[in-house]
Amino acid sequence: MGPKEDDPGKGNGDGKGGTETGTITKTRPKTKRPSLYRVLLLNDDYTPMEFVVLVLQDVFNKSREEAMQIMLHVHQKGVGECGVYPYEVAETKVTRVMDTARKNQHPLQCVMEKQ
Ligand code: TYC
Repeated sequence: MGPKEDDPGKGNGDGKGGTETGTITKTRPKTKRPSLYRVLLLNDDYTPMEFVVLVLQDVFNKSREEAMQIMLHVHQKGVGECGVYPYEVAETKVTRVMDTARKNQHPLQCVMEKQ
C-alpha cells in the first residue's frame, strides 16, 4: 500500500516542496445527472382503446398486460403515467405518440412534465 492518489506527501505537486499554505479546493468531476420527465397520456372520448394499448406497447415498450392496465387507468382517471425518462427521451416519445395519433386521425394527447 503506497500513498493514496490524493496524498500530497512531501509535495503537493506545486513544485514548491509542499510548503504552500493556500486553500486546497478538492475538485470533483462535474457530472450533472439529467433531470427526469414524466410522460403522461390524457383521456379523450374518441381514441379507440386498442389504439392506445398498441401505442403503449410500441412507444413505451410495455407488455400487453401493462399497456391494458395503463390504458384503463387513463380511461377511468383522465390521465396516467407511461414512464419517466431524461428530457430528450421523453420528448421523442411524446412526438412519436402525437405523430402516430395524428396520422390515424385520433385526438390522443400525450404530454411531459418535469418530475
Ligand atoms: N376513452 C377512450 C374510449 O373510451 C379510450 C382512451 C383511453 C382514450 C386512454 C385515450 O389516453 C386514452 N375509447
